[in-house]
Amino acid sequence: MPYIPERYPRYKGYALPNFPVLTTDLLGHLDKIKNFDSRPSDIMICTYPKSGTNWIYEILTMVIKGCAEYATKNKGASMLEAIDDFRVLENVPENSTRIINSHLPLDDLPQKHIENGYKVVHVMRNPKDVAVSYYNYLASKKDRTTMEVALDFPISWPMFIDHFGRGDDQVYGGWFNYVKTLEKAKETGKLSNILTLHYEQLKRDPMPSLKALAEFLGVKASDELLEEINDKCSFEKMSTIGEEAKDNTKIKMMSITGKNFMFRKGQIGDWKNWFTVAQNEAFSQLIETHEGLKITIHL
Ligand code: PPS
Repeated sequence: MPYIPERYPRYKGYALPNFPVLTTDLLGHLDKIKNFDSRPSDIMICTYPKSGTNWIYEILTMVIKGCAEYATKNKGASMLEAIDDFRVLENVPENSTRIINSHLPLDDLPQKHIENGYKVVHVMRNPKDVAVSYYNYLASKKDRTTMEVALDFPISWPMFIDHFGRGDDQVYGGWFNYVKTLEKAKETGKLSNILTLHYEQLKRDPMPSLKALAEFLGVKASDELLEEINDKCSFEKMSTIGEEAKDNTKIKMMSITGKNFMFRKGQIGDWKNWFTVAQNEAFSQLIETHEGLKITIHL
């Protein structure tokens, strides 16, 4: 049985969500992304899916604005592979910071941004929790109300985790490959202006990560402001912000339970409720085989 249904576009061995712009003009759109006219002030969030993108997007927006107010748009509005018309980004005045984001692998991201050393913020999360989050996202359609989703298909957990570990035929490609490529690009200097934050550190002890972020962005932010941002971006508050943010896309993502379906549990270690002993052993071994590449995984 094929793992990912045929309706999902495929590119260089990996699958992609069926965003309309990708199903109608896959190669054209990917080409536009690679040749995107980045600006020195652009900040690009690069994450493997389910690593905390929505969270860091909200935090980053607040740090840049210098106030703890929710973004008026969902991160999807500046997600390169999802937006059909780049004029929404091109029309942003030159003196405003654009926060763009993508789950695409490094080679398929805007090359000008990378080559010119513009800022990149990467969030990394324990791949076991990423896998659980990803699986639940794919399987959670029943809980959704108004929004048509670009990624959902039935799959069993054993089948999902087997493919996730091997990294073959994945939506956006495999986790190990994604992270290894970024790490290597950091080592070789190809990615010269990147801050890697860890989901687990941000959750357990947020202030050092928030301070590092403000410093990386070159923004003066008081401890008081960062504490306020941290509070506004807590999982509990962010999962119910649709109304407060007055953003249609955020409201549309509210599920029948009244929570935004992008926000499930927001915990460290939920993998323990999903992995069998054998699955955990096999996955831990996989992580060890990649140790040489200095991937820091916070368990
Ligand atoms: S996506 O669709 O790939 O962009 O998803 P992404 O935002 O990267 O990751 C979704 C997971 O991040 C959790 N999340 C948070 N955790 C802690 N605090 C905050 N504020 C927060 N916001 C989102 C979200 O719940 C998903 O993880 P799981 O484990 O499924 O709950």
